[in-house]
Amino acid sequence: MKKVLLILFIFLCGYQVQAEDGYNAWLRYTPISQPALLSAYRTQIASCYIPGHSPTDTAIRNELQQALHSMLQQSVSFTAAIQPRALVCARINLLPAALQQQLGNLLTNTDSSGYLLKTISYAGKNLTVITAKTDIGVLYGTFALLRKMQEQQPISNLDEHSSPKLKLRLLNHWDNLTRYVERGYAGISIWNWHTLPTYIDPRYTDYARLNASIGINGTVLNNVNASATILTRPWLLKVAAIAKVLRPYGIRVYLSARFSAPIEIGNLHTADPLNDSVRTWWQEKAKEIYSIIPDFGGFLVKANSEGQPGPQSYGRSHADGANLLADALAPYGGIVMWRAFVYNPEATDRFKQAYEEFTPLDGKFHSNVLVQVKNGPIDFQPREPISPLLAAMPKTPLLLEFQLTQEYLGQGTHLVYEAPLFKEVLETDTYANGKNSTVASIVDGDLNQHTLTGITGVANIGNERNWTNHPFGQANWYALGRLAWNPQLSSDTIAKEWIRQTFGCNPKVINTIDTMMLASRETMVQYMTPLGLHHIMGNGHHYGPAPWSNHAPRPDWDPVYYHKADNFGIGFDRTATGSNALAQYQPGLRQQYADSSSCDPRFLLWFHHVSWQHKMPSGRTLWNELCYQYNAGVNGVTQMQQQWKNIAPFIDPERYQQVTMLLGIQHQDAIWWRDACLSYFSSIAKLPIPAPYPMPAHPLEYYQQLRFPYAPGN
Ligand code: BDP
Repeated sequence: MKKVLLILFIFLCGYQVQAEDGYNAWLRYTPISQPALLSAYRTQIASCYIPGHSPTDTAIRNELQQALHSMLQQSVSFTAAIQPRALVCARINLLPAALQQQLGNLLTNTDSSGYLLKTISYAGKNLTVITAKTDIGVLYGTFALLRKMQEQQPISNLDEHSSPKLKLRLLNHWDNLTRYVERGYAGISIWNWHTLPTYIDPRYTDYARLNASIGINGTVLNNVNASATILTRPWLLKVAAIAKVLRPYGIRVYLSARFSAPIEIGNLHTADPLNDSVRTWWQEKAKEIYSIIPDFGGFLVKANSEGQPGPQSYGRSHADGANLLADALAPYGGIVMWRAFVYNPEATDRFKQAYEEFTPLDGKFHSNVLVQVKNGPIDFQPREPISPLLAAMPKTPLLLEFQLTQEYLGQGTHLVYEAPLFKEVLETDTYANGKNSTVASIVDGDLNQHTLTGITGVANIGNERNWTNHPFGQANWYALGRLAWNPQLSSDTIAKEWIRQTFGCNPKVINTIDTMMLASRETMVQYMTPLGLHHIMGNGHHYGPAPWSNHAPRPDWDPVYYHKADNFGIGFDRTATGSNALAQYQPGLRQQYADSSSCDPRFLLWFHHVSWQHKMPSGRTLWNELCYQYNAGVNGVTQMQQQWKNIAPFIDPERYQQVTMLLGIQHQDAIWWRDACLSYFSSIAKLPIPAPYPMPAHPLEYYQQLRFPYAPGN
């Protein structure tokens, strides 16, 4: 008996560990426990009818089989004819003629990837229909229905259309061919290059499922700091093997292309974009790629940035470089995503450089080029004003780049829900065409009438069992996909969707986690870089604080370059008396930042060098406000710890423990940030930390001598 109990115990523990290790992310499909709802779902979906036989239809069938079996706790039959109370999943032209007639016009305004979910009565049968113009649309509709069920919503009276607002909804992996992930905090790359193309890790399929479920339709497999090797034939075959797994899920593969590849793998002496041999080389390369991967998406290029090769080495422009590749890809429908993340150490203000290099090129890029712009002018800081470039290239399609991997944002250990950051950017009014020219309206093509549109996120995915290391990192991946589908969704809506699917539908759990998530980004800004401070992280690893740092190989990698603290005050003067970067914004936005007395305090030190005694809207002096903010940030983390504790009984022990421990690190780190920064700034301002705030536990020198030679992702 004892033995049986022991086995049962181990089994149960094992089951729990398996079930909640985070691998399934938001596709957990837990059994529906409410009897009324379960019975309603069982009544509504008594069988499934999927007439198609494409690989995407197979993916739909597999997903439904797994999901319905698990949620409804009974197997659902797939029938060859439409039965009463069936779930019908088919693209419109595979439906019986009468149904095509009934539903066809409802799809008129639907995009080729959009879908229709509709409850109808047909030949006396009550049916739930998922239809679309394409198989991929049906797949998206299937995931939309499953999302509703996981969220325990009624499905008996469906009438929903949805089409993606953006065409390209992408991930950028910064994965090296060695499997080391640059700025990766979730293990090594999921792409097991060494065993490809023969060994196909089942994880690739789950990656595809997770992405398709949120509408992601493309992925750049390798780091922007690219190795040319990926473009050689043996590696293209590996890429093709991944593409084959992702294809049924509507996901195309793209590659980061190294601009000097013609030299490195093509035996040419130059990579000059205007050289005929170079042009021919890229044309041949494109031909080869498409012969192996017929639906290859195109190239992402980082050129003349941080030591990467590019056209400027030959006296040519970014447009010359981008057009060279674009022309090679054009016959096959491929695109080029040319990054605007450029800066050089000679510039007086790194902020200004992308704008200066790219705006003269507006209108010079070929039609299959997008310029890929990071959300801010510097680099993925906890808070940045928008990149002024976003409003300054009306003739060029712009692809907005966000970062999911949390470089500068506490990496894989801090709970930071990034949707509020994404939304802040998307909702910023650029005044490009007068009022209401939001970043969203530029990126979605509405403002300047572009049809090639997109959003991309630097992936936070690795081979950790739960994909992102921090269980809440999954929410950022989720949010990126959902916002790229519909930039109007709110952070709150997305968070709640994610929580219901990831942690269940207990209202206390939903509300508590939602509150934690929504506050988390502001909390991080407070304990890291309040009031518009930026780039004061330690050199290289970009994890902890190092505002004193002034020895980097380039001045624009040094924190002192950005905060400019001196005994008068702090902040980077970007007004006309300083670098005048502000002039790069349209007047409507510029004037919001121009005056230090009216500038939104969240951006103050981005644009002004103000006295330590500067009066803040709160009534405090700047120095006191800084002390207040850093302490508020620490308190914010304490609060998250308490909130998480309050829902302990409702969270599975494994994820509960994991998040508890990670919040513990975050709390220590927040204190470290506060104490290191306030010690340092206090030493410069020659002002004491006022009561009632706690004194740092160590002298400034202690914080200054900390070293992190093996911090991940560096
Ligand atoms: C910076 C990262 C660096 C990347 C670079 C980029 O520190 O590792 O290579 O961005 O975006 O944030 O290219």
